[in-house]
Parts: sequence; C-alpha cells; structure tokens
Amino acid sequence: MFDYSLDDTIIAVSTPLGRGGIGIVRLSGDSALPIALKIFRPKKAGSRILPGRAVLGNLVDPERKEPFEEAYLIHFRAPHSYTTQSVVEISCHGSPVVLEEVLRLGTRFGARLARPGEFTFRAYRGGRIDILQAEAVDDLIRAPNIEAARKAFGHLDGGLSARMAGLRRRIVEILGLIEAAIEFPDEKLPVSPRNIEAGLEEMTGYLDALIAGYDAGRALLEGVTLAIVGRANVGKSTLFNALLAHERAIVTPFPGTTRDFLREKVRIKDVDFNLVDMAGLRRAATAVEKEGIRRSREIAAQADGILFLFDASKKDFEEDLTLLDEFKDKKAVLVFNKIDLGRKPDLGKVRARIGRRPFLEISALRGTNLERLKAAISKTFAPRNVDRGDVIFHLWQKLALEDMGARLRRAKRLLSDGHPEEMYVEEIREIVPALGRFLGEIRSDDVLADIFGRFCVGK
Ligand SMILES: Nc1nc2c(ncn2[C@@H]2O[C@H](COP(=O)(O)OP(=O)(O)OP(=O)(O)O)[C@@H](O)[C@H]2O)c(=O)[nH]1
Ligand SMILES: [Mg+2]
Repeated sequence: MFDYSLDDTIIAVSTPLGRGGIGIVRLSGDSALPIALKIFRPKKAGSRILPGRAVLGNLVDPERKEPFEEAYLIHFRAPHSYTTQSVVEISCHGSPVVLEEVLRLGTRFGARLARPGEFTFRAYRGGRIDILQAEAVDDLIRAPNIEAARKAFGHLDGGLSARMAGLRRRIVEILGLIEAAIEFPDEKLPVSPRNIEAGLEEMTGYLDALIAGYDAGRALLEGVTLAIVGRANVGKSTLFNALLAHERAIVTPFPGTTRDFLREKVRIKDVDFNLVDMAGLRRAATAVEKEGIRRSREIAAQADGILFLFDASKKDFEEDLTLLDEFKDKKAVLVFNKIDLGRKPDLGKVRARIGRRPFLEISALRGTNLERLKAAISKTFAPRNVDRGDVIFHLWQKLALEDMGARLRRAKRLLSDGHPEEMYVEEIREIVPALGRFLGEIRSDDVLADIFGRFCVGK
C-alpha cells in the first residue's frame, strides 16, 4: 500500500545534487518554521518573519554558536504554499557540505527526510493539484525539449484536467438520458436512441484523439525511431550520413559493410528522430553479418517507421520487393537511391507492389532531393497533434483511456443492435469512477506508487 504520512514535517534539498551558486532546502509541515528558526538567525535582531518575504540571516548550529553560512529564509503560510502546508525555503550557497549540515540540523530538531516526490504528494493530498497535475510536475522537470515542457506545463496548469472533467460532465449527461429512458419507459422523452448514440459517438471520438496523443507524447519525450532498411549496398549508410550531415557511418563500395547498428538523433522540421542505420538484409556471408542482420530485423520490427531503400541503378527490384513484403504493416517511405547514375528505374512495374506508400527518388551521394525526403519523412512519421490537441505522456493514462473507449464502444454496439437500455447502461456507469481514478479523486495505490516513485527527492 502506498503510504506517505502527512502529519510530520519533512525536509529535503530541492536543488540538484552537486555544487552550484545556490542551494535550497525546503521544509513542509506544522513545525517547518519553528524548526527552521532553531538554526536561522536574522541579521537584523528581532526582525519578523512575514509570509512570502525573504529575510536575510545566518545559519548556526545552536550547540556551536558560530554561524557556518548566510542564507535567505522565506516562509509560505498554509494553505498558500506549494504543499498547502506551512513551508519554509532556506536558500544558501549550493555547497553539498552546507546543505547536508542544514539537513542534519533540521532532522535533529524534528524534521524527517522527505521521500521521492513527497512535497508534490502533499500538494496533491492537500487538494491544490490533482493527480494529472502532480505527474506533470515531474514531466516538466524531465522535459527534453521546450515543446515537451510546454505540453507538460499545460497539464500542470490544469488544461488536461479541465478537459477530462468536461468529458465526465458529458458522460454523466448521457447517463442521465439513458437512466431517464429506463425509469420512464412510457413517457415521451425528448431523447431517442439516436441522441444517445450520437453522444456516445462523440465521446468515443474524443477519447480516440486523446489516445492518439500518446504517440505524440512519446515522440516529444523520446523521438520517433526510424530504421533505414534495404538490401546490402543500396546506400543506407550514405543516406544516414547525409541526413545527419556528418560522416558517422562507414561507407564502402563493398556489400556487407555495416554490421553493428548505429543510432543517432536528428531533428527534422521540429521533431526529433532516432535514425538507425543497420546491416543490409541479404543472405549473410559470415556469422558476424548474420548476427547484424538478425538485430536489424528486430530493430526494424520495433521502429515507429522505416525508410526503405532501393538502388535505382539496378534493373530488377524483385528481391527488394520480397523484402519489402516483410514490412507490410509498417509506416514507410520508399526511397530510390543513386539516381545520379542516370538509369531511370522502371517504376511502373513496382508501383503495383508498393501500394499507396509515398516514394521518391534521391541521390544520397550528391544530396539530390534530400529536402524533399525530409518533407516526406516529416509528413509521414511526425506525430499529428503535437501543435493542437492533447498530448499524453504516460502509458497508464493511455491504458485507462483505452479501457473507457472500449466501454463506450461496447455500449454503442449493444444500443445499435437494439438491446434495451438496461443492457448497456452499466458499461457507461463504470466510466464515471474510471474518470475519478484518472483524475486521482479515487485513490489507486498502483498509480500513486508509479507516479511518485519516479520523482526525485526534494520535488
Ligand atoms: N552513385 C551513387 N553511389 C552511391 C549513392 N549512395 C551510395 N552510393 C555508393 O554505394 C556504395 C554503398 O554505399 P553504402 O552507404 O555503404 O551502402 P549500404 O546500404 O550502407 O551498404 P551495407 O552497409 O553494406 O548494407 C558506396 O560505394 C557508396 O558510395 C548514390 O546516391 N549515388
Ligand atoms: Mg551500411
């Protein structure tokens, strides 16, 4: 069971470990100020500690009298603080030795060392933020780029919570309609199954858009993984280098050059891609190459998408197309490379085999059409709703939303199959507590442990 007590006063260093210009120790709880005042002496004797106002003073170990540091102290009175409890921040120099001494003295006078995420947990339990906002604190701190930070801040600011609350209002409304239809079967109600169905449809669409926002979230946090796939010697490593704009991979005229895969980040039109160059897929000549190929297949299968390379100077693409068949279900851009060699590939024949997937002709060696390729990569693989719409960052959120979506769909199916309201009302009723869990109003220890376990101490 997940259990952080709320009653005692906690203390932690809230700035990163290590040396820096400033280090901040934070206390939260009823005794925060009395404990802090055991070791903090205002420079101006007798000055009052007013909430929200910085007071300059010295830090002292009362047993030794002599100060060991100078610091600002700020008191935030409950409930107007980060945690909603009485909070004190002591800002001193970012010296690990000094910060540790403040912790030692703080615990000597009754504070307890805080556990990971415990300040934010208190903010959540104090009702200042919900669970989505609490999680967004950690997302904001960890954001690898400003777009991810903006999205995380939007969640922290309550944007996602407000939309989920709106969703719940709609669900409750629809539930009301269905329950009215059950209760008063004979009366002429202003609702028809069609009304209800339309409502369910709208909610399903809304949930689906949110669920799709998980891919966008993952892309913001981790980047989109793109594997460069093709037979040996088609120019994969040359293209890899061209997209990275530096000679990262070894290129030789001999097939079977690349064995170990190479992974590099490259930013294409504001999205981070993890580009993977790997062994060409062919019947391997050696055990080393065989292992390289085995790993390549594995990586390609797990990638978010593939760039499938052909050597356009070749006449026959039969083997390439057979290989391409292995990746039927992958998002792909098909690339005919080496067009500088002047032989026009007979695309008529292959077109029927490649379906509707985008394809283009390039020269990785000369850089021909590289910009067009980047545009195609962006269009095909960049997550759609990064700019507009919601992004979600966590698998538990996606799974919870999928579960609600499945209930809506089941209800809609029962409804359109002509079943009476009693048959499907339960599915929809269940969504209300599911949304409560999503917002953290109904406690779910698994979710709490997952979220706060990820935080570092001091947050
Ligand atoms: N003319 C021309 N040659 C190219 C082009 N792209 C690659 N090559 C040449 O093709 C040969 C193979 O290139 P690589 O990039 O090593 O091919 P690869 O697909 O990585 O090969 P493996 O790692 O062996 O699977 C080299 O001699 C390259 O210079 C191109 O656009 N035009
Ligand atoms: Mg290579």
